[in-house]
Amino acid sequence: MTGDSAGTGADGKQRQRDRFRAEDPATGPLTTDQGVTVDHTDDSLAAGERGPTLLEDFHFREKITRFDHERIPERVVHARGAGAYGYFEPYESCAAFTRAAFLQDPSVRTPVFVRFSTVQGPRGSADTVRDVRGFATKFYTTEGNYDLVGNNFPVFFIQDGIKFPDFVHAVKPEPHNDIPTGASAHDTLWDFVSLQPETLHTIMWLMSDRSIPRSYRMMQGFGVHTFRFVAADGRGTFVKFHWKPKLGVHCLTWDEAQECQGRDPDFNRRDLWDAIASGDFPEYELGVQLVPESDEFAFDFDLLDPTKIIPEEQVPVRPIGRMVLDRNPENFFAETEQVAFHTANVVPGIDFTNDPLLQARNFSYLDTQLIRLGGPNFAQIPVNRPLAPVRNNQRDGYHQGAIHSGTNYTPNSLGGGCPALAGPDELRAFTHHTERVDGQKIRRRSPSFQDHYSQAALFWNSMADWEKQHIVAAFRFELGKVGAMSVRERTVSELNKVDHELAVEVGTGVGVPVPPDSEAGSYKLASPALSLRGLGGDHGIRTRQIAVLVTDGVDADQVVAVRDELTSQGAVVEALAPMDGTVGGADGRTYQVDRALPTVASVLYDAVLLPGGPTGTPALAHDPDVTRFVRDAYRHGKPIGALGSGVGVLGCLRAEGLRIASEQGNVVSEHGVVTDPTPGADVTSFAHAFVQAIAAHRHWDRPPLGS
Ligand code: HDE
Repeated sequence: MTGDSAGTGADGKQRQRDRFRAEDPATGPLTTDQGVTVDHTDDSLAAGERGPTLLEDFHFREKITRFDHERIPERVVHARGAGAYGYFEPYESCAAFTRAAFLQDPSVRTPVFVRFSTVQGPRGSADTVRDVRGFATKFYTTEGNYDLVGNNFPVFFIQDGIKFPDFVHAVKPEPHNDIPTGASAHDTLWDFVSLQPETLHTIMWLMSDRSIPRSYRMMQGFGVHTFRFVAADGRGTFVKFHWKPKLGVHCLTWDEAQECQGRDPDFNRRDLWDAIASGDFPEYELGVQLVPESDEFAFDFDLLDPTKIIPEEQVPVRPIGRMVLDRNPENFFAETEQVAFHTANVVPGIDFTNDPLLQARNFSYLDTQLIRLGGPNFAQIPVNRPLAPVRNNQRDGYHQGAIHSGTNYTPNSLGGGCPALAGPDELRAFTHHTERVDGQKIRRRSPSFQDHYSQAALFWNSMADWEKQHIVAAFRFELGKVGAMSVRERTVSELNKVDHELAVEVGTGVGVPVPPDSEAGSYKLASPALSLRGLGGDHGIRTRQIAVLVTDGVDADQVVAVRDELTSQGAVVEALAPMDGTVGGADGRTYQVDRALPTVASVLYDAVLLPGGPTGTPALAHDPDVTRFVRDAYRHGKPIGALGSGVGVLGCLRAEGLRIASEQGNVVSEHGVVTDPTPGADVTSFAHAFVQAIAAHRHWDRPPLGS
């Protein structure tokens, strides 16, 4: 490939992309792929108006052939994804740990492309499934591409990559009937899990709310493996990578996630796209946990074991930079589908460790991309193209897009010895970290990889009560879908080795005996940093989606006042009414409706507001769409605000046990239900309380309906 550096800086990638843009269709008439102008594309060339199509119709043949070949194989895992461009900038120089050029200068922005994904489901599956999420970042650095191919969990299901095909076969749809799509609740996964205790720690994450993110913008990312930073003097430091979303970590409830799959299967993809399109650029902080090489054996687990975290209380996460995603791709196929990440795409200053999962990945990604992207030249595809110049003797193959000249071997004299090799003092050259390795050639897991229960218990012990309840409910759902009782039983007996209470809760739910407490694990340690309790971000309401349910007769001044307060703090407010178009306010004016209620559902919003009105809004209480909207918002722990006669609309839930404590003239905020029934009341203190309730995201302490 010829070097095509478009310069550096945050817009370097954009300038490079501009050079590969297809011909602007506005510049002239339709042509064939050969550039021949076409004046008719609706009828094929035939022998007579009612006669057979002629083979010589090259335009017809080309058009159909191109269509026939539009699809490429989807990724064997992580098939469904959504991507975005942006930039990364370090907060300060990291020269003390790494010589990676993009981590040296806070004034230098490095372009990035990020792809978020689910793992199990095919390309067309729903977004809000219970699954791990991929979080893969390509940094187009001045020293070549660096890919941080992470997930939203800090651990993985297996310790050695040789088990990856087994694990993926087990979690994927079952081979005889291709069921289930985008789900892990089936016999083969749990059979594997129950026989492979190293999965348990990651299974705890999978059963927690972390596996159903509210948004890709509200999700952490982790490099999972221990990597190595290498400083200019050759000194190595172990490093774990963390992405922390500025908006905090927020999740869906399982019930909500399931309804989203029908209401909007593209929920997470759309959310990312809409936020970027409207200028609410997602932002993540990159943090590192650093461990000096001298401390390699200072932990009670092996740093090379990808089923273990380093608790943040033990080694704090040090923020080193931030990433902003500020541009949507222009073409899903060209960019999001064709992007190729690879753990072995590293730059000087970042190196591997002997983590056997990482070593396997370093083989797998290039291997799978050779077939998925049809040959070895996929680094020439615009989204994959480095900004750093490329000069080498790699040649030919399918889809070679560059015209090379000169010699194609090293050493040569006929080509002037070009390209020359970097000299020993060339700082830009990648040199593998020197590490002493010796041992028996052996196929055996290290004894330091044998503990599979203590960190599963660490996770469980760290959860808030409501998080534990969600985990138990998830296990009951998943195992409850497993037909083989022997698999349920074996899984519960494994859970008992993590925690007896967990095993009892799950076992009784799925109807299998629980082994005695005497056989249970007794791990006491907790890591508060693992609970969602402390991960709320900046506790603001930026980009939260608020539904305001309106109808004719609404107190529009009140709505406008609350809306202005919410939007001034960055929330997105939509007016929903039984019918599209406009509603007439109590003041006699008309107001625009954003969406008709039958086209939406509360699962698509973060909070709901029921404004009052002297004549109108009580009518909403008899609208089944409204009742359902409010009930679901309540059940899913979402903030609900009601003003004036809007409080009466909440009465639709009174029969189900909702108690509204609000008294005339008072703003009452209880479990995220904020009410003020005073007609025409000043909304300032109401808006303040409502904002606080929204900032808390969900209210798990709420009494359930029907109680
Ligand atoms: Fe992957 N993984 N993986 N994986 N992975 C792929 O590469 C693989 C693992 C991750 O948006 C594949 O180009 C093996 C851990 C992400 O394009 C494939 C093992 C983590 C993506 C592959 C793992 C990941 C992939 C499929 C065990 C988190 C999507 C298509 C040794 C740290 C990247 C492709 C994108 C994709 C192999 C385990 C993350 C088959 C063999 C651990 C985010 O090569």
